[in-house]
Amino acid sequence: MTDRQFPPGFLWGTATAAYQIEGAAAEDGRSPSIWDTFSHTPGKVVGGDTGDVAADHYRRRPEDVELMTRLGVGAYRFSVSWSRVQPTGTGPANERGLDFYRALVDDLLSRGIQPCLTLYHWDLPQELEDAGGWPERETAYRFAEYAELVGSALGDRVRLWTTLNEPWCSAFLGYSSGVHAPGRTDPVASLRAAHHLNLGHGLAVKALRAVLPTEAQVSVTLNPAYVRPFSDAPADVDAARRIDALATRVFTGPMLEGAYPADLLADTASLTDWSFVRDGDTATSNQPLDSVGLNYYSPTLVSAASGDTPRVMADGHKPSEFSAWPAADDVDFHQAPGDRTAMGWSIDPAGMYELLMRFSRAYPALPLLITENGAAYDDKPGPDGSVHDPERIAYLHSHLDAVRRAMADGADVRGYFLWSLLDNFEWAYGYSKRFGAVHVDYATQQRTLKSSARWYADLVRTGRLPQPE
Ligand code: PNW
Repeated sequence: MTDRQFPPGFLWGTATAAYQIEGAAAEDGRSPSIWDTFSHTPGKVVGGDTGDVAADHYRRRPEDVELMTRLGVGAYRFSVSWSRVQPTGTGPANERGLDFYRALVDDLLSRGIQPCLTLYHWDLPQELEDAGGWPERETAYRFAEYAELVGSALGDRVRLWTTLNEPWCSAFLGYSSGVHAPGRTDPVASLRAAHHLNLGHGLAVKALRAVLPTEAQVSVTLNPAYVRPFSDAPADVDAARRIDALATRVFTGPMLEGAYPADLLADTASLTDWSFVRDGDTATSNQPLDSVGLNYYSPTLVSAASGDTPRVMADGHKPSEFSAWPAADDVDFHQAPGDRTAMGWSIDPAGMYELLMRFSRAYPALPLLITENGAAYDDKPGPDGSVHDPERIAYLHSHLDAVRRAMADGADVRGYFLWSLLDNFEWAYGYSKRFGAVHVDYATQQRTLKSSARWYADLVRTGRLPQPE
């Protein structure tokens, strides 16, 4: 590999998620998910925004696939809305919901774009939440049934399958800090949720393997934190260890190593004895995978609480009395100095390099995919209608340079997916944050390629990172 050249066969893609782009919330038999309920609850999402219409992708699917052909990407990562294909979370398939994904996959394949399907990007059918949601064991079994249903329907034409997207967000933003759906604020429930996500992942991998052809690949996408201690004082280093356990090892332990880390169990012993973990569960979670997907945006900087620093939520949300970090109230989160994106997230490409090297060293046989990386900026069309976003280009450039360096140092990275194809519903931030390579004018649903989209198209075409501008 020459200096800025990526290897032939490297998978270049873009990514989205169902609730963030589809809209058509009540179309063709779809039932509400926890994100419909949450976004329709006053005060939960900036501006009272909901995914009712979003980027109207459910109706504009052909136009959006056309955009991908303009980018020239070889792969597209999307998620299936569980409540579209199994409206109450159990029972037979809703064929009209499945038809949408059949049509999408056919469109992609006819353009030579590899479909990469994620089963769960946070939108649990509301009925399953009403029955207790992820803190309850039953939800893991429902998820495996849903995986089998989608696997049977699309297994003949989808090659790359991902069980969960970022289970950390589902468990800890959903059930502990409550800034994501379903908005519960119960730290013990969030640890139970993490376990049942781990279990559901393992059961789903088994269910998929049973119905998919042997050449299908099965993966999971994590958002491991790149945690840095504020200083090398032992208390700060220990704070970083604890946050790393709660952010990353709570999932990599069961899924990739077959056991929960002992330090995590000890750190959270004041809250729970983890008796919801049954014999054999972590062995079930630990299914062989064909790759692991990593999402990386920004580092996490922590110290032992000093009592006088203003508390900042690591997730970038407004400070809240509820933490996303069970039994870690004595850890402070800091903003690193330097540039930030419109999310307020500090820009640190070294974190990308370090994460890739960490996974590469810990799991040398496991190929890696960057399933998300990107940045929000305050993009506005200029007088001529064009959208110029040099900051996003600089962000992507520096992070791809870090990917390339990790590959040169031995990391087995197979592909990169830019988050996101389109501006979309940015969860608790609604439409106020724009991550797209393509600008969406929500009043007209008009799509405009930003300059970053043209930059990315050049990169995809040449496989070569240009000189920084
Ligand atoms: C990821 N945090 O979300 C998701 O996978 C995407 O759906 C999302 O649009 C993208 O990153 C940008 O935010 C995250 O608060 C949301 O730590 C919040 C956090 C992390 C990831």
